[in-house]
Amino acid sequence: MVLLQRCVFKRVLQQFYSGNQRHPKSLLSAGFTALPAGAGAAGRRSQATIPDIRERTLIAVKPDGVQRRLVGQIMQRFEQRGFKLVGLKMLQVSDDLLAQHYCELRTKPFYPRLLHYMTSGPVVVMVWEGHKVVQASRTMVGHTNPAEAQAGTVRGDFSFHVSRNVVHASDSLEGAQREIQLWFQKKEILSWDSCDQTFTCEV
Ligand code: DAT
Ligand code: MG
Repeated sequence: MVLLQRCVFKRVLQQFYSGNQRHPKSLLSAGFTALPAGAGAAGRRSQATIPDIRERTLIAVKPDGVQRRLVGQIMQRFEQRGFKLVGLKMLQVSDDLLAQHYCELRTKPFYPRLLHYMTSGPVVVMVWEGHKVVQASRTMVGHTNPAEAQAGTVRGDFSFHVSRNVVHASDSLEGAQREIQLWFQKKEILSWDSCDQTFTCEV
């Protein structure tokens, strides 16, 4: 009987720490969890002291960025920073998806042109994971209007007009959660342990 209980407990733990699709929804949603990547770490530190390394954000290279062959350079910046890629795909966006994505802007005068531009060609959309990745990504991407974006940011380095600003980045934790669920199915996001984790943050 004790052996059976142990087996059941072990199975529950395995499911808890394995693939995304097996996680309870609360542990999945946009990854706002403080879980360590490996089960072993759980015994070493209390959850309260573990940094929030599983925060996630949505980054998209817009049609102008894809057309101008900037995908690789943009991805490199996030890899170089130490963030972890957990979702990636290229797609021709539908009007319906874009309308949901930009629902807060639908009353803006530039909205029809924004939809036309965003559906003019493929986009590459990604989910990046890491400590404070939402805030850090916004800084890396730069001001919405490239004319005001700092050099060194993606928009500051690769664009000059607000109507063609190359890249999208979620602007808040709630926004990231909403956008990730909008653009990706759960099975398209992979939780994986990066071998350099102990060198990029203390867990
Ligand atoms: P961000 O993309 O920095 O989050 P946002 O959410 O305010 O900025 O706007 C979404 C996109 O809409 C933005 O990346 C480019 C476009 N946009 C914003 N303001 C615009 C304007 N005044 N004219 C044309 N396009 C604009
Ligand atoms: Mg925005």
